[in-house]
Amino acid sequence: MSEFRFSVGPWNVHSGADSYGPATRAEIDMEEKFSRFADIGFSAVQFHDDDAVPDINKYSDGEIKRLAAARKKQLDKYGLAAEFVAPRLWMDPHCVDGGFTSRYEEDREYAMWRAYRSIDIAHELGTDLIVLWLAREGTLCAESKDPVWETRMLVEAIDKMLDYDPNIRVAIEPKPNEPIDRSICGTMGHVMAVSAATKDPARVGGNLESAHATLAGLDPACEIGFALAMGKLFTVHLNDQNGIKYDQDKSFGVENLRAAFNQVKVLKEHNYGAKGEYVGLDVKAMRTTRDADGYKHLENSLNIFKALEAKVGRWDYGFEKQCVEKRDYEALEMYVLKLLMGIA
Ligand code: XLS
Ligand code: MG
Repeated sequence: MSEFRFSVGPWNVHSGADSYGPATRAEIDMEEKFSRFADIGFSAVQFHDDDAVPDINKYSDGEIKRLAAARKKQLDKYGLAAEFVAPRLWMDPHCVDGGFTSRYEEDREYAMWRAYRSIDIAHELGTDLIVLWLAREGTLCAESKDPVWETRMLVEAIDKMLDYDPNIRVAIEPKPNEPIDRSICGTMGHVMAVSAATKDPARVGGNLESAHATLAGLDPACEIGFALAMGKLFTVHLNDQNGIKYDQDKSFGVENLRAAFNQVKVLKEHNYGAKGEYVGLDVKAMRTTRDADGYKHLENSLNIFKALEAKVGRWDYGFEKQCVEKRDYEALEMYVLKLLMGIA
């Protein structure tokens, strides 16, 4: 039995289409996903604003609230909570050159409209958490935006969100690249600095995604620890990544088992979840996966997490202390590997 509660987003169950080929699986209805998420053992669902209210541009602010309230009723049927709402600022034509940091004022205003609607939707879904994955906040052409100006525009946008609602919290999800070439907020360090620059730093924290840390050449457990040390790890997106290339959103632990172990260890040792935080997944099935197996990557990720949680529970702190006193890290490392190989 896990000490943690888990969340997942509907985009984690997808048709398999990628930039190089069409769908390989049928689309699945949102309510069917909710039903399967509950069956698998998730407690909450993550949303983009237009997951909760599809075709969001078509509606007035009042209609958006009513449609979000209907989505909440759907969640309630399956005993699921909403973890967060994230404005999807990377698909609409207004966001072609970024949202908060677009050089065009009407695009920045559109991005703020989506951010405010995400807050309205969060209210209706019963969550106070907004996630900002800053997909296109950066440059494709380095000289197209001044990095000082961009960074200040990001802080200004978050301040406007904090003013719009005195109760919401904002979790920035850092990523160093893709789809953008030069991101303005690529690591948890950047997130903490942006948080400190806002008008209410206690309400601005981070969402650490394992694969994004790897893409930045950093260790996910260290990025998690950095945010925990600041008291600002509002959520996580656990998954895995095979080296520095395109974002793979692989099942948790399947590529880097020891790195996954250390993510679970730092979360467990620092009572992550005690303030209601969820362990969020952000994983995608392989394009080769058949329809019948379309949820296996979620089940695998949860099972790997729980197996590693049990290994953390067996950690021999006395042996660790001995190794540290003797500075025998070779012995400590061998112990870790034996534990993970099941021969300790
Ligand atoms: C993409 C991001 C995305 C966010 C949610 O790389 O991880 O999935 O987490 O918008
Ligand atoms: Mg993510």
